[in-house]
Amino acid sequence: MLSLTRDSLSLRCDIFCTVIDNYGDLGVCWRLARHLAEEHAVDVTLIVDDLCSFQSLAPTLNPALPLQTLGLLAIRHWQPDTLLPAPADLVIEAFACTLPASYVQAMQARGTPPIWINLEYLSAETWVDGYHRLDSVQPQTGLIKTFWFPGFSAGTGGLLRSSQELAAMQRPGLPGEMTRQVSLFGYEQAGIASLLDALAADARPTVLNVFAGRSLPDVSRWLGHDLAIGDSAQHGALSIRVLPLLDHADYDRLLARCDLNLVRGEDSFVRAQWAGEAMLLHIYPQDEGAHLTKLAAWRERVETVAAAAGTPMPVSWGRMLTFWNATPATVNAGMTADWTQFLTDLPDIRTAMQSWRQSLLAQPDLATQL
Ligand code: TRH
Repeated sequence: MLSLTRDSLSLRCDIFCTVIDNYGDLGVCWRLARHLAEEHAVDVTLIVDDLCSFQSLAPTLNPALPLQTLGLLAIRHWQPDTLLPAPADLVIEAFACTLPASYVQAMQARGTPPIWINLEYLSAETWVDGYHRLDSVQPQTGLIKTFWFPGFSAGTGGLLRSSQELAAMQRPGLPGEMTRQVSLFGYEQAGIASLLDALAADARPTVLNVFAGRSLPDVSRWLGHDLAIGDSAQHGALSIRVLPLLDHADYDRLLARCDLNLVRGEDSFVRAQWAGEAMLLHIYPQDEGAHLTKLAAWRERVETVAAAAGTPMPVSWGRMLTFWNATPATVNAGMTADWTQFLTDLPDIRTAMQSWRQSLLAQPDLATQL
């Protein structure tokens, strides 16, 4: 699009983000903002409606300030009465969050209208290729809004990846150390007791790194007592450590040194794929099971690529992916879970995930494509 140095001629970008629930929308916007600023010298302002949630991911942020810097970024608190400066050259409306009317009017009044991107949610479904980069002329202003779909194929907007982050995600040492490391960042999970049972009974010791939040009550229930940040507990071969939310860089490093990453949503899902270790996704649940169609599309892509690379994905992975995303009713009705086979297959699952990761690296990343 434009390649400028970081001075008065720098491309300016405003990213608008509302926090609905969880951390994903913010996580994606913050990461994209950093990639544009750090790797493409873009002058980025991230405009966010909930700085308290942002502070959970970036502890140095002060939620009381209307405008502040965070690394190379300007962070602006988006409130109903926020007076925004002149629109940037590139305007990113994340996840259809709806730009302020006054800002859209100012976009229209600009000599050259900004490039207006609506950043969509990530999906592995094939229809995404046909919708990525479609323009929509706004009837009231004549401005053009372009739909940007992240994705896994050449016809999509790509995935968030930066060379600096990837370099920091090298696994220290080789897999197969005596103690297995697992990270757990998920939603409420009916199937978790069976996994914890299997890890506790396993011949190989495991450290489960669980984050405070939606997964923790299930782990506490299984253990029989409450756990809080900083606590640890032991049950058979299983050690449990309760972690606070780490910053993006430390979370990446944790993913890179775990033998199994249990992730969720959109951003941690992508990070685990860059880690290239064995992983299961707890997909963000949607109405009418739409998420299960997305899950199946991703699974099919991974299995197809792994098979073509001569590193077939073990059958146990697909089985446990289904189990991990089953409804509580199905799990409680006795859906079987063969975690023992899955744990045995972890090295081969890792090899298949490495093939998948390699195939994704051939795709330009999202910020570069933008
Ligand atoms: O928090 P999420 O469940 O977000 C979800 C999804 O993005 C979903 O698609 C969206 O529709 C919904 O929110 C509203 O999961 P996700 O996407 O993985 O986001 C978590 C963010 O938190 C991500 O940026 C990684 C970050 N994180 C840390 O920075 N440190 C940590 O220790 C952990 C566990 C996560």
